[in-house]
Amino acid sequence: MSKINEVFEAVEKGKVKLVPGIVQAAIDAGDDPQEILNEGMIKAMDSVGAKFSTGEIFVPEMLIAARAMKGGVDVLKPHLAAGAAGAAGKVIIGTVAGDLHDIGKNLVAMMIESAGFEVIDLGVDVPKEKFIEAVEANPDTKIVACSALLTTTMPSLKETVAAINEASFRSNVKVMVGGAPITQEFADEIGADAYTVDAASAAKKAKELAA
Ligand code: B1M
Repeated sequence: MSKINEVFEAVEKGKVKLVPGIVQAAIDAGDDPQEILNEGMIKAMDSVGAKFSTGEIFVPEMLIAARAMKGGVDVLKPHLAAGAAGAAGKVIIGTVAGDLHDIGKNLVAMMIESAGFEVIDLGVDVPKEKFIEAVEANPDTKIVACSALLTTTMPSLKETVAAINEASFRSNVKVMVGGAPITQEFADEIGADAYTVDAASAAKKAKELAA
C-alpha cells in the first residue's frame, strides 16, 4: 500500500526524526520517488503555508516542517538524481537577497545537477554583487539561476537580473528565474531569459539553454 499519505503527514507535522525512515519505507514499498516528492512533501509544504496564512501555525512550525522536508529530500536524492556530473556545463544558483527560502532552490539545483551540470550553489540571501562575482570567478558559467519565494523579494530578483544584464559577460550566460510568486510575464518584464514553474522543468530548460 502507498505510503505517500504518511510522508505528507510526517512532513506537515514536522516529524524531523521520523521523515527519513518514512520516505525510505515509501521507496521500499514501491512508491514513485517523484510522486513522493510532489504528492507527499511539496503538498505538505503547501498545506503548511496555507495554515500559516490563516494563523493556525507560526514561523517556528514552518521552519520545523522545512527541516523535516530536507531530511526526506536527502533520502530521495539518489532516487531522483542520476546524471553525468559536470558534462553539460556550469550553473550558478542562489536565492536572492532578503530571501531565506531554500528548499525549492535546492530541488532546482539537484535536478539541474542530475541533468549533467556542475552546480555552484551560493545559498540564500545572495546579494546581486555575489552573483556577479561568482560568474566573474567562473567565466565558463553557462547559466545563472535565481530563486525568489516572497512577493517582497521580487524587486530583489529584478535588481539581480538587471545587474547581470549590465555585466560585461551577459552575452555568455543565460539567466533563469523561478519561485512561487514569479510568472513568465514578470520574467519577461525584468529581462530574464527563461522562467520555469518547477525543478523538473528548470532542468529541462537548462539543457535547452546550454545546448
Ligand atoms: Co515562508 N513564506 N516565510 N518560510 N514559507 C512562504 C513562501 C509563504 C507563501 C507562506 C504563506 O504565507 N502562505 C509566504 C510568502 C507570501 C508572499 O510573499 N506572497 C511566506 C512568508 C510570509 C514568510 C515570512 C515573511 C514569514 C515571517 O517571518 N513572518 C518569512 C520570510 C523570511 C525570509 O525569507 N526573509 C518566512 C520564513 C520561512 C521559514 C524560514 C520559516 C521557512 C523556509 C525554510 C527554508 O526554506 N529553509 C518557510 C517556509 C517553509 C515556507 C513555505 C511553508 C514552504 C516553502 C517551501 O519550501 N515550499 C511557504 C509556503 C508554500 O510554499 N506553499 C512559505 C516547497 C518548495 C519545494 O516549493 O520553494 O515554491 P518552492 O519551490 C518550487 C517552485 O517555486 C520552483 O521549483 C520548486 C518545486 O519544484 N522554484 C523554481 C523555486 N525556485 C526556482 C528557481 C527556478 C525555477 C523554479 O529557476 C531558477
